[in-house]
Amino acid sequence: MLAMYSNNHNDENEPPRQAFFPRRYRFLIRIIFPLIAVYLLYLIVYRPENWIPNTSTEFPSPLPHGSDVNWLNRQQQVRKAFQHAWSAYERDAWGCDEYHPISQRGSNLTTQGIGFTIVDSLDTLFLMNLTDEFRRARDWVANELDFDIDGEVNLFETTIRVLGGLLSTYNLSGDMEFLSKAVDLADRLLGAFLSPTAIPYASVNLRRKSGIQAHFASGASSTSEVTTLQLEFKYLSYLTGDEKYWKKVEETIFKIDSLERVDGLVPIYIRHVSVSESLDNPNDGLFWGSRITLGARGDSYYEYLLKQYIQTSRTEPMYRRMYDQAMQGVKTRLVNYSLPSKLLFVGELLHPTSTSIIPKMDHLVCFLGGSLALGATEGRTIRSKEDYSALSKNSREDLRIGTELTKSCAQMYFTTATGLAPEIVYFNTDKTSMDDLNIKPMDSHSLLRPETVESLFILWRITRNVKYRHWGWKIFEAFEKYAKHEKGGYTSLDDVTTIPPGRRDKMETFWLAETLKYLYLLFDDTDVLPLDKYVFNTEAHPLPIFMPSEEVRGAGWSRS
Ligand code: DMJ
Repeated sequence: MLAMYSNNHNDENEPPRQAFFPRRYRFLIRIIFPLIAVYLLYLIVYRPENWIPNTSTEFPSPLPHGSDVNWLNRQQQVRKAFQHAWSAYERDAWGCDEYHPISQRGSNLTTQGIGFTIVDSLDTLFLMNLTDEFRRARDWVANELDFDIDGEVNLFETTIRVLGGLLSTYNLSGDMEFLSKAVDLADRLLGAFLSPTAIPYASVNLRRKSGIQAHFASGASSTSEVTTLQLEFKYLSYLTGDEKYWKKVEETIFKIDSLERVDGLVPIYIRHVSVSESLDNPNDGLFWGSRITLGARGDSYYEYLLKQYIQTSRTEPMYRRMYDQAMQGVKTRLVNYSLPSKLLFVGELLHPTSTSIIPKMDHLVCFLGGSLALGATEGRTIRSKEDYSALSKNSREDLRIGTELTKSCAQMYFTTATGLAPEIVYFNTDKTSMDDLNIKPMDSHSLLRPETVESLFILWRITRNVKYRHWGWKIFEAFEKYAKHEKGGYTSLDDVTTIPPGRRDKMETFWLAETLKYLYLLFDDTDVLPLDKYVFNTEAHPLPIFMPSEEVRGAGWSRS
């Protein structure tokens, strides 16, 4: 009877089966196993190895140990790549704004060159210690560069590339030539601010100092463009003691702050007049359209909120609050994970109140990984578990999302035939599909953009995780293999999903100003331009962090 109750499947004659765990070990099941499970969950959710220094994960493949690699040698190879690009430009297109490596010629954005390539490259030349090349470029600025042109230039592009390049090179070299050219340019660019609202026009005529509305989008200005001028103009006020530059760009932020936003997120256009009504309509200066994206026309609005806070030594906390609110909006409204690999991406909304995310991500969004990490530590390196533990919960969350997003951006490179990322990807959220990333034919080109290597550089500086250097090297090798032109220069590519990828006859100026600079800094062992002393403008021009004086600080406003 006893045997029947205790072992009801056994033959009566068989001895009772031993329990799998003798009674004295059952505490293992009750206590130790749950503890192990909780620990494993902790590892999966928090993954501290992602940012504790000197560790690496096995993505995308086992990595060689960091110390076996000669990073100085790799840095020198980036320098050689820069020389390959620069010498072709000098040979074929000297003084022109843009370079076309296949036809070996230059072109200008207006009637004559205003330094888009030369000025955008100055601080990279300086950092790479290319002294002869730097001297020739400096002489061109001193003797040839003339902003008195009856022609129209884009306010944002001219500010981030030319004004930003002049200011950072002045800071690095101390050469007054760059500062006086910066003042002349900024005085002309201020003409774009003569609009009925605090929102500048998209373009400006440099000689007439008059603003010109965009020739598309009913003349509306791009949100990212009008909010990505502030670092440059404020630094100029700091240098000259003249507050007029500061005040103008600050007014634009006041205006944006007064507009209705949903969770800190902003539509990508701002109109100058009500589309159907006259110029003096009081409603002008409102957001126009409804699309929300951290890609084209939205991106650097968020970047400059954080960087304005950092630039003035954290003396203007309202920028930090605007940034934190926006990042909260990004985290709750735009972040999602792909299937089957659960890659984090930042999608788009058709309308601020939409609940469904469009799983589209521009390569431009890849700046955000580094930006979130920069915001989490405000430029400080995490050197120990204690440093990491000292971060707020929100900062740790930002760091996690920043690292995961950068991993997804790296995957945008590592999953294509060429090892290069396309302009736009769609992340898969369909359970039946096996590919995390989908690339549409019209989005498969590459302009050799900087955002992913920018984030790798920032994450390397902040976490010291060598995997970021390895990923950067892998990306650099793919640039070398497919974008390098045998006649000189590097070209944009038609389709990164096929081999050969096909070439486009253009070398973007940000290849020299940003992509190669960030790769060079990623492999740098001296930590030049520390992130707690410099803030990089959106075109990778390093500007010093400073303490604003009362005179140049404008209103020193606080948010309503
Ligand atoms: C650059 O001009 C800047 O980085 C800008 O913020 C975005 N577009 C390009 C690079 O992709």
